[in-house]
Amino acid sequence: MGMRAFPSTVYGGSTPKGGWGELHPPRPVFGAPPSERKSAHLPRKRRRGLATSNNANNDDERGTERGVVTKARPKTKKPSQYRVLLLNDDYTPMEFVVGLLMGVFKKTQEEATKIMLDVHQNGIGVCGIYTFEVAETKVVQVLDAAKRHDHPLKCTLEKA
Ligand code: TYC
Repeated sequence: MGMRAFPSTVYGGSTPKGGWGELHPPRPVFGAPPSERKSAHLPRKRRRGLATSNNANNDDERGTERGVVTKARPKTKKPSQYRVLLLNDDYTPMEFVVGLLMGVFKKTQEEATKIMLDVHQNGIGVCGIYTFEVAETKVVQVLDAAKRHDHPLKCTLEKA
């Protein structure tokens, strides 16, 4: 007659023949397995911040929280933004700068021409504002293209 050390669990429940052994006693699992929990589709970080309805009867006899998920706490932070700056020089052709502004920064010809002339006249100008990774990628694309065409064009980023 096989006696069960613990009540049946969602992962099976029958005690193996030789028992569970001393090092790894069975851990009863209460409630649904992780994949079936209501919050299983949420990323871990958000799951922890979830609030449950404030009902005293939501905890079961073991104190496990059983409330219905009502809202997520707005604990997330907006990513920092970075300005991508273009610098003037005396040698890079205007058409090349306009082409880069259209290709890399997705500007229309009119917008690109305006930015290029702004840089040409003031020495520096903003091509766009992006999160760090996007801004950094665009700077690299500009510097690469300039290098490939032997233009001294410089481009950098700064925190917005
Ligand atoms: N000053 C350059 C010229 O006269 C044009 C230019 C504009 C260069 C903007 C760089 O970021 C720049 N050919």
